[in-house]
Amino acid sequence: MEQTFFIIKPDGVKRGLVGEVLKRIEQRGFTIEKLELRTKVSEELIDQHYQDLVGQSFYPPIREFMTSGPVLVGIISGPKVIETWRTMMGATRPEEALPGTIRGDFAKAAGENQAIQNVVHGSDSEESAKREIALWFEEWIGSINWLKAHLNRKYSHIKKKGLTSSFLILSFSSTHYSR
Ligand code: IDP
Ligand code: MG
Repeated sequence: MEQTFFIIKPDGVKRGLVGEVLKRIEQRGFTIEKLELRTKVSEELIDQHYQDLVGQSFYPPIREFMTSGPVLVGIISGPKVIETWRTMMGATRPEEALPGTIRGDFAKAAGENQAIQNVVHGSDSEESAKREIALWFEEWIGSINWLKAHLNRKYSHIKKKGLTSSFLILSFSSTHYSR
């Protein structure tokens, strides 16, 4: 069955919108496969999660926003769930999100130098869903990614990223699979 990954972002948890969002998921007949409140999300994890945005000039406020408080993360499943959940979320920009969608009903536009506070996240393709589920829920993959991001940040002056990553993947996989 198709699965997607979702987040109720810090603004959604702070504003007490958890019940509202979960109600909509259940209302559409999707199955909640996993649900976890994460009280401390690291900057490294958010950098990995938003790997395509990290280089953008507007990214630092997004990192700050996403690590500003507890988030609820989960996996939901059902036919066409990836696209349906994106439709239920609504457009990224609050001014474009249609009433009736989660963002259209609750999102707030960004202030100067702030992230758009749009309550929810959802994977945008099958490939992202697989990657994000592994990143957030498969502990050993998460650990490798965390270490990679941490080392790349710490030792970014030594341009040996490829080498560090390969070494880590090799050493972790051999520990994981050898018996
Ligand atoms: P999505 O959440 O609809 O998939 P993305 O483009 O992947 O949208 O961006 C991830 C998140 O980063 C958005 O949901 C929003 O919170 C924030 N964001 C994206 N673009 C901007 C921007 O131009 N200014 C401020 N925040 C942004
Ligand atoms: Mg996105």
